[in-house]
Amino acid sequence: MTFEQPTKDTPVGEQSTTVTRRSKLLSLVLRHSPQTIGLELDEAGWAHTDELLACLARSGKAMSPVQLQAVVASCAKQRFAFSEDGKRIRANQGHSVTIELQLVPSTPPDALYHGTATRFLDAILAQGLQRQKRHHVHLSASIETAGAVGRRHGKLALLRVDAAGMVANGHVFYCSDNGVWLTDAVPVTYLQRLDE
Ligand code: HQG
Repeated sequence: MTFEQPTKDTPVGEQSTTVTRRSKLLSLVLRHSPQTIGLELDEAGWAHTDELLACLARSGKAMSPVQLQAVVASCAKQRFAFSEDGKRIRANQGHSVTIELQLVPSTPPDALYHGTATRFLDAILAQGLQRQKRHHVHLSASIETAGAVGRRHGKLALLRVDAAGMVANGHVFYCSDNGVWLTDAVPVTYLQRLDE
């Protein structure tokens, strides 16, 4: 689809809370619950952009093409991406619905980091990191990012992941389009607590 150019009525300068609300709505329908608005994702998680806008409108959550484009462009974490022709849109990662993101295995930095809450530590240090409701365990190349991810859950606990050791033992890693490192699970032996 062709997007309009921003005009004085577009989201430029719009309340960031409005953009955040729209971003959360997109996360809901593109990652977790497309059926909420009667949307269908293909096997790689793509929705037709026109169909997404139509489903949103039918569900009383109308968004204009320009507003949608603004949400995608303004997201520092690049949660969403348009296909090159703009006709399709998907979430880059973080899904709970079953889709195949067609991620290509790649070699991570030797160390990766995971931020979590202290209340999860006993379970993590017994079972390793598990993907929970997501498709993969999410890891960061930077301690700062891991810290921000962990603080979402409560009192921060930081873990270092021996990614080089995992690769040497045949574990596969993927990097999402927005730079999040993904793997199926991290056994305890590759984990080291950083913030004690
Ligand atoms: C914990 C955000 C008990 C795990 C972020 C985490 C990220 C265990 C929680 C992305 C466990 C799952 C993902 C075990 C792991 N026992 N707890 N064995 N193994 N956990 O939200 O990594 O804003 O599903 O430590 O930026 O926090 O969505 O995963 O605390 O990239 O774009 O179970 O979500 O991105 O929580 O965050 P989550 P996460 P978005």
